[in-house]
Amino acid sequence: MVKKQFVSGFVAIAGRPNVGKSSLLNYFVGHKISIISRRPQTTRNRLLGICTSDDSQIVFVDTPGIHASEGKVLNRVINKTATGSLEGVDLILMMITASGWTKDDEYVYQKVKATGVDAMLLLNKTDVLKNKDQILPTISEIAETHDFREIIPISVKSRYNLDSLQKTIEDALPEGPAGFPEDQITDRSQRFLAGELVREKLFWHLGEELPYISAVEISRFEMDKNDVAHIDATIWVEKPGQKAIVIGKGGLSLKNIGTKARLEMERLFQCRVHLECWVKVRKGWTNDAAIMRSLGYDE
Ligand SMILES: Nc1nc2c(ncn2[C@@H]2O[C@H](COP(=O)(O)OP(=O)(O)OP(=O)(O)O)[C@@H](O)[C@H]2O)c(=O)[nH]1
Ligand SMILES: [Mg+2]
Repeated sequence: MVKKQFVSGFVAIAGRPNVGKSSLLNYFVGHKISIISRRPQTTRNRLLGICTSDDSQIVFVDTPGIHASEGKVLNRVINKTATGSLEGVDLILMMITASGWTKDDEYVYQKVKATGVDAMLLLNKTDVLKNKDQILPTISEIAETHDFREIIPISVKSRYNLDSLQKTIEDALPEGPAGFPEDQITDRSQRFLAGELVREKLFWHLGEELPYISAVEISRFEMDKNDVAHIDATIWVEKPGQKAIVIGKGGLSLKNIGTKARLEMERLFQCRVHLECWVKVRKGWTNDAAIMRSLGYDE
């Protein structure tokens, strides 16, 4: 068999919230550029993760989880970002969990199908499946009524089937040169990634509601002559009571968030970081399109 030339293309990862889309992108890129949490609706923006090897350049497009309930302006903007990111890519990886197809997955599928782009289905989190014998019947059932190029069980956590997934993706991509320099891993600035890392720590440290009604703005990102990054982050919340929770007793909660975010920034940016975090109140920002635009959510 003649070996294929170098292949390249855009591969969007789509699915309902919390199925593991960002985890898969980070695995392929080899760095945590897209934030992760155990709660749904963590990713809010489209983000590219670029994976370059000797044979290929795969540009993964991470998208926010697609969901049926639109409610607030923020939800509508996020859904629009997600479905808009599927247009014009070379391949869509639709992700569900291996426990089976749900009504919410069907909703995503209709959006995927509407793009007309070739799609593969990934059944993630096989590691938590109690009965592994269930996988094959699940695959056949889905295949009967849905049109996927391939259906592949994977586990990002236990790295199951990920090498062969990369090869399967490469087989589906067109021949063509790399569009990005081989050392570039994302289209997002360090300023954006810094804000996201602070937002991730809000998810890890705070109760049910708060991460969803907060936004993070990086008001300063400067490198000094000793290669130390000076970063100021403002955490926006909707009410004074929420501000008190983010700050915590004696400032402990905010201190924890800041320390954890700083350590991850130092790892990702490969330099020392001096991070200052503030909390400010901006009433009703999740329902105000103008404020959201100013915080970087495009409609
Ligand atoms: N057990 C298990 N957990 C996983 C696996 N992949 C991801 N997770 C976990 O699932 C949760 C959600 O992962 P994310 O990568 O943030 O999911 P997402 O689809 O990007 O979520 P949204 O951005 O909210 O749409 C996190 O707690 C991950 O650690 C897996 O293969 N097995
Ligand atoms: Mg995500």
